[in-house]
Amino acid sequence: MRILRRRGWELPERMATPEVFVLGRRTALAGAGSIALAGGAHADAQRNAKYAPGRAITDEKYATTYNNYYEFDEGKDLWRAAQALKQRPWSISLEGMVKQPRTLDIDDLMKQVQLEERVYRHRCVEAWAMTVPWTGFPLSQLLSIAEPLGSAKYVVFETAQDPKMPGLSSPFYPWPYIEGLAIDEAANDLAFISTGMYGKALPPQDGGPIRLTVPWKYGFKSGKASVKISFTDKRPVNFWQALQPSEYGFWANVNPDVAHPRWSQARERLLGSNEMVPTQIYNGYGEFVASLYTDRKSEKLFM
Ligand SMILES: Nc1nc2c(c(=O)[nH]1)N[C@H]1C(S)=C(S)[C@@H](COP(=O)(O)O)O[C@H]1N2
Ligand SMILES: [Mo]
Repeated sequence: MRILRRRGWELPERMATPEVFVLGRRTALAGAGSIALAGGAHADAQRNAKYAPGRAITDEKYATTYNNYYEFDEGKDLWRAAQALKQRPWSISLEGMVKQPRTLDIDDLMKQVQLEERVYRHRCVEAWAMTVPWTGFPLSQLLSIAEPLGSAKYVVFETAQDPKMPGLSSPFYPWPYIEGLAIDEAANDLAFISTGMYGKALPPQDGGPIRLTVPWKYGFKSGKASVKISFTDKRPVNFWQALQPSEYGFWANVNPDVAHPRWSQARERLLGSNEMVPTQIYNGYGEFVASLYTDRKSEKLFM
């Protein structure tokens, strides 16, 4: 990836980069070699200060040990089992309505993008929440690489199906896990592809090596371990909608005033402190995304 490096005589990065970027935690790589480089790149990513979370970052130990990942388990304690998912080699196929379908190796992809850190709030439809420093790149950069046709209306993310995932043997679920966004949602600057968190490579339990991160929608929209990204003019039926259409839909934007059929969405529990705080419409990101929905008011936008 293109890491901003400077020689001694050049301007400090904080003077040369746009104001929205501030320096990451660490400005020098720990060592040489590709593994150090991959980890170091995440530690070096500059934080994009445009999306200040307004609440404390969740302790890493909670974000990495309390997970939803039905391919591994229906409960939350699956982080150990998820370590079995090999993170390399990893490739992602770009399919459907694109100029040229092809398969990208993740490390080649990462050389073509500019990593940054974004601290986002995450709101699960089950009413727990966390605040995470993700590293990765805007989904719009991946759209530029994929070159979808003008006729493509949706982008669909499909999760790996690996023999190390015990949940896949459950016949009750409509595997593979797929999620989708409308193209204009995907092009919005908030839509993000995460390859790291807390300054390190993304751990398998949180969707490593590469996942979608869509902070204004319920967490289930952020599909993990992506292996296929396809473009289509037909609205996809996502995993949770296929499973339970009376409870989950396509848009799934966060809204405290639209209750889940079985519980209120008015408040959320912060992982770690267990403090209950009010939920915000579009998870507090309305200033960036509400305009996506002005012409879609007739749709079920909030579940
Ligand atoms: N493939 C896949 N992606 C998934 C899920 C899943 O079960 N399988 N769960 C979703 C849900 S409901 C949430 S809240 C988030 C949880 O992400 P986290 O484990 O990193 O907190 O992942 C989402 N992505
Ligand atoms: Mo969730």
